[in-house]
Amino acid sequence: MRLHQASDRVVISGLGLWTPDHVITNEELVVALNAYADKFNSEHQSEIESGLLKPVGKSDAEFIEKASGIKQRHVYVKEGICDVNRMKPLIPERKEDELSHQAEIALHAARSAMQAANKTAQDIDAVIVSCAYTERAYPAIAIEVQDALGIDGFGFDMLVACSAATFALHRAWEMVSSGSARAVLVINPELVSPQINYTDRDSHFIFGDVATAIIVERAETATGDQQFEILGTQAKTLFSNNIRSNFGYMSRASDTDPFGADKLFHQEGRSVFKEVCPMAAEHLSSHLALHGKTPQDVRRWWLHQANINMNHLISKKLLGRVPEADEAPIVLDRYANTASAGSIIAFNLHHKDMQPGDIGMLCSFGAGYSIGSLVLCKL
Ligand code: CO8
Repeated sequence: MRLHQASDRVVISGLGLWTPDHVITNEELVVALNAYADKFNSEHQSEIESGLLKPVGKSDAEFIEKASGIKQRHVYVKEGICDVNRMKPLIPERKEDELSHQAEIALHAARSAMQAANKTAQDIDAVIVSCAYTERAYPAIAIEVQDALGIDGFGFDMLVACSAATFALHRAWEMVSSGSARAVLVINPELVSPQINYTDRDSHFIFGDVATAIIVERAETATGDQQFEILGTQAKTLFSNNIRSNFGYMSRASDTDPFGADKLFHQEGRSVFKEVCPMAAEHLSSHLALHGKTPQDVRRWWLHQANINMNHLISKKLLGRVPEADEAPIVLDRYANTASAGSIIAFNLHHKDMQPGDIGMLCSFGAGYSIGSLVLCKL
């Protein structure tokens, strides 16, 4: 147990990214879903004709790219996803004394963030694993990661769907500011492919797997090559059923299928689009105003990566124009929506050219609804 110094200046001093080796293109997903639809619809022809069952709708690669901007996604395990007799990844269960899948991908990202920030386990007091799903309730994935890295301190898991990363950075900033930790390791191991309904054309293309990590510490101790001061963070939530996953332990007591369609990710995508875009634009401009800044003062927008048309609409509301690729980099063409990690991937891949004094805005929005943002200044 230690007493740490409170700090007025808190920085992001290292970023880590782990990208799975396996890629699935839109075309591959569409071929699989359409073959599944033919099979299902012919096997259930009479139930479909009598109205007892709905036919499985077919997908279209052109629609996917135009509606979302997504061209492909990386996945932790590809086997099984495009198998018409399975339509979900095949990931063997690990024994209790083995490293869990999610801790493994978290560690890849964590180690690269620690290296970028020049930090060892001895420099870090807290680990936050924050993402859309954790693979078990307890012990926390964060404590497993903490143990694997040899960090003497504390760890906990947080779930805030797409805003998990920005909300965790908010917590890390508070912890370092108050002196309850010298440095915090925030990790977003987004292992979402097991929760995707690959038989549903509305959502089968949306997500990919990835892991990101960030070191947050006092400016006085930071030695990383690339440092960004956190000028402020803001969070907002507003209840909505439009993005939902009912997966959870209550299925056992309600005698419902724990893996039924409503237990997987599902959404009213059009409503989300219409409701979240104005909220996000308003949130971002209000946050900047708190720091005496306008959208024109922002050198780079690391926006949430759910849909390219959403990002264009939000940017147009803020800037009055579609931003240059360099101003608001897009990574979802390659990664798809990676839940909370999307804006962190954009940050990771597009920050080294920024000049001292440049302002960057990191932002997420999604299920909850939830919106999180950080105003950052390159040191
Ligand atoms: N192929 C062909 N046609 C299709 C397909 C497809 N794959 N999908 C839908 N269609 C059809 C629809 O059925 C519809 O047909 P009809 O008019 O006959 O009903 C037509 O195309 C138009 O459909 P939409 O109106 O739904 O199309 P949109 O232009 O709205 O595009 C999108 C759909 C891409 C989903 C879009 O609405 C969108 O991106 N919205 C924003 C959603 C969003 O950002 N959600 C955030 C979710 S992420 C989050 O919060 C984190 C959750 C945790 C993550 C964990 C994951 C496992």
